[in-house]
Amino acid sequence: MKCRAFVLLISAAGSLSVHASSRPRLPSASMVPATATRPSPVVGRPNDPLFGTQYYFETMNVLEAWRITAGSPTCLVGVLDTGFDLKHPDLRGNLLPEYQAEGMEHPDSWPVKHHGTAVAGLIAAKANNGIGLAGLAPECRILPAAYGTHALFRERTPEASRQWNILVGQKQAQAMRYLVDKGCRVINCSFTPALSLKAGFEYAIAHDVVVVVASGNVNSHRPAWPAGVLDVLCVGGVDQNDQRWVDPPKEVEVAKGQKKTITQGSAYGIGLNVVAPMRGLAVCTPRHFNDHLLDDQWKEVPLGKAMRWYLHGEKGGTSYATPMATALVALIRSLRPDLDYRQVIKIVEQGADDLGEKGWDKYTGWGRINFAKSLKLAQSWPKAR
Ligand SMILES: [Ca+2]
Ligand SMILES: [Ca+2]
Repeated sequence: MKCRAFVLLISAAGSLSVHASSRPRLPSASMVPATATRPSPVVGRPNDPLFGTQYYFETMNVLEAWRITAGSPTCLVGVLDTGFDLKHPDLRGNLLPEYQAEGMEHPDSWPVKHHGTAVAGLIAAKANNGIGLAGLAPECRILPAAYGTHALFRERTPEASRQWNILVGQKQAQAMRYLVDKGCRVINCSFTPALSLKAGFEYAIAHDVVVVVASGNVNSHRPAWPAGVLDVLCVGGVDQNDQRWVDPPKEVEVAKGQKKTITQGSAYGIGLNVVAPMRGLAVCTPRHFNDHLLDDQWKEVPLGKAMRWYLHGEKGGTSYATPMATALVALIRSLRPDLDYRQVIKIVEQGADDLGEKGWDKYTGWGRINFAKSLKLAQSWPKAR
């Protein structure tokens, strides 16, 4: 079950052969020059050509929030994902060198490089630079950690899936320790975690890091572990109208030669903290993979060749709701580095716009996140003792 959820969230890896490179040397967080929190680089509407598709800026009141802060380069955001395109033009300057998990495959292929690039772009694509998208925390920096893929993932037998789950969780835990040790203040996990990642989560939380996890795409009445078990920020997905995302049932291949009718939707229930938009998004993508993607789910952005670094699709998932909350956490931590992780999570929850039944409810948690409301709360929040 866990495995199937994971497959759905990150999609299937292609044919892979390249092995992990050694870890690059990175500047430590203490080497990043300390600067004051930066207000928005934008006066009025950002000039990024895809900004017109970014409806969620208005939904979540982001431009108003940016009058307070658009983030700080000293607030490092860890993104733990399959892989990243480090050359993406809209991430240039905001994406630090990549950590690659040893013993895993890091091929230059889709979807391994797509998923992390899309997530990173939603958080910190450069704003008002005249290209592509505006990220939600554009003055923050991302430290990307790629866990890659492995032959076990492609085998798709029950035993291989079991082994893959253990392996990838261990690799993710190592990567998470790396992100924590480098000074990340928030870590984005847009995947369904394996139990073997437990040590990584505990390490991050013990070091006062806000860990943001996806509720999962399996429409179940229980969000993905460790929501409700460990002290993480669990994020579900809503559509453009603030309705919980749920698709009509469809038949999919869940294992080699094995099909099943499933319903995809934002997982809900005890442990769900908040929700964020995840439908109808334009996202950053590795340019040279676009040719393989032009199907019924993803369309090339109709803005000419210069826009081939982006895709726009109705389909999304809680993978894309999660980085929205991560970006909000990054802004709060940029503004108030003195607050601890529990206070930051509380500010995200209390600033959310309540949806559905009054107060916390199982489908939308404390509601859909609201950047301006949370940042205003953060401005006056009492200091941590
Ligand atoms: Ca941009
Ligand atoms: Ca509610």
